[in-house]
Amino acid sequence: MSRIRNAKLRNKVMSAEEAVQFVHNGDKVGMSGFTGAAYPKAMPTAIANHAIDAHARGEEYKIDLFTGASTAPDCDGVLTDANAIRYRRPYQSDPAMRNAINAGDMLYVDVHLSHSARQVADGFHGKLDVAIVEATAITEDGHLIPSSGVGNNVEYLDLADRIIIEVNDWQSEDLEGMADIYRVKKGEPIPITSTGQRIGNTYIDIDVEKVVAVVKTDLPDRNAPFKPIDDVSRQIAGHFLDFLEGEVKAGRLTYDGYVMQSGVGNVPNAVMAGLLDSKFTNVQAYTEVIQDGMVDLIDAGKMSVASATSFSLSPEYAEKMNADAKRYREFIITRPLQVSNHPEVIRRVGLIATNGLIEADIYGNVNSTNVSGSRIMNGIGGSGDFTRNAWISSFITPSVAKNGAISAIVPFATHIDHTEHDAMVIISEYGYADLRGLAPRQRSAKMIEIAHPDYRPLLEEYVKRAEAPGKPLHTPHDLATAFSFHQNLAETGSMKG
Ligand code: 0RQ
Repeated sequence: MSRIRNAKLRNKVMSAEEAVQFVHNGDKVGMSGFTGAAYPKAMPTAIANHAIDAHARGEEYKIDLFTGASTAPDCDGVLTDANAIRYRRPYQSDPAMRNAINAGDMLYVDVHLSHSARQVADGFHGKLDVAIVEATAITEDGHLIPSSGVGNNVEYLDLADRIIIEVNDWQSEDLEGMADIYRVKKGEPIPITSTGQRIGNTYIDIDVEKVVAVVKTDLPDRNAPFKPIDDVSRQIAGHFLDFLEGEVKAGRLTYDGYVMQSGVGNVPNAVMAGLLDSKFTNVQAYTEVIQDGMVDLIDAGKMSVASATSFSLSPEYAEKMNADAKRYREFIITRPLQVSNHPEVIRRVGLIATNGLIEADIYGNVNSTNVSGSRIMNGIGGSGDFTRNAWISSFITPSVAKNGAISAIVPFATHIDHTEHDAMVIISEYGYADLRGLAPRQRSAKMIEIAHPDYRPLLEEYVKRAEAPGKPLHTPHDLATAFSFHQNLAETGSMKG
């Protein structure tokens, strides 16, 4: 059966090259896409080619691009290469785009993902011109069945003047039934009291009259595969499990009571592999993205439910999901980003948040976004939504980056995304620093214990300077040398100097 079951919308089928006529210079475009999943596969290239042609004729052609989160090289990458974007939000992780932002060629607004659709709806940016959204099918009634993610699709489809739908044959039709679509309303509680609860519809109802084009595609989601788990990741995963076991011993957690939020990356993947062999069962996820490790936990009977806004699966696992979506949809729920990342629900389900970091300082302030305070890496993503509102927040990081030239533990973080009030437990391959209940001067000792041995003497010297007689001793700092690690890095290529 055709995936475009609505007769009116079947009449709107055209190529991406034809549909690009509806995307004008200066338009604000809301696209689907969350990590390398569920982003439109054909329109970004068509828009990029349109921009290249316009620029060759000496004409202006750039769009403002709003998404769920990062996308993939055939979306953010091609649009950046064509110099087709003026302004981007709320998150990216594309190398070309990162360079363009840091070179000042593109404006970027890095926001908490739970805020992103709300702020567009509140009109901070003016009106949204076009929504370009991937679906796995269109029903008889003209409703969209989300593909491998929901993100901000509901809000963008509601707000945009014009809608372009991409129906992707590569996505499994058995994804129908996985999504739980609910519109968050100001002043009304979100009625989720448990991770697996469904509160909405399996489809997105749209105003069919706004649809100007339907584009058929047959192209895969594109996430980079994970690197093989190395020793450092394995050690971090081991310390994370020790921390969980400590919570069980303290009577705060039970072996069947762990609700997980997990950032993406190689270390979180190693943590999930560690859970496979642990005593934890009935693990539940109330998180942002479904990762390979969660699929393994489901297959092993260790994970009972995973709620997220999108997949973020390696190519191998995306194929596995497609082949067996009917079974996985018994365990997985995809929700609008405003629901998956909502502070209210995060606090209610009592999850343990676990995310990566760029650097943390000796008092527990965490920088997730700006290298040396000014060079954007990716963005805050959902890490702030989860860290601030978790029952326990944790961060996992190797103690050094760039072959030891950079310490992840520094005297003073050069940019702070998560303050000392939010970050509770920080874990490296040297152990975990449990900062809960500790005063700043007690925290610095714990943080130095998890720093790389090469950097511990430098951090201890800093503490000595910061606590010199006559200085305030609540959060001691020596402002003249607070950024000496970063200055060393800029001048010599190593934080050691
Ligand atoms: O770059 O591979 O080129 O060497 O950053 O670092 O150690 O592989 O760790 O993949 O977890 O990423 C903060 C970027 C960490 C990520 C960050 C370099 C390092 C390497 C990656 P190379 P690792 P991760 C929301 C989850 C914010 C958003 C978020 C992130 C690369 O976790 O974007 O949490 N977080 N989303 O070399 C210079 C430093 C560095 C550094 C690392 N101090 N200086 N480069 N790197 N530290 C919630 C969800 O549920 C999804």
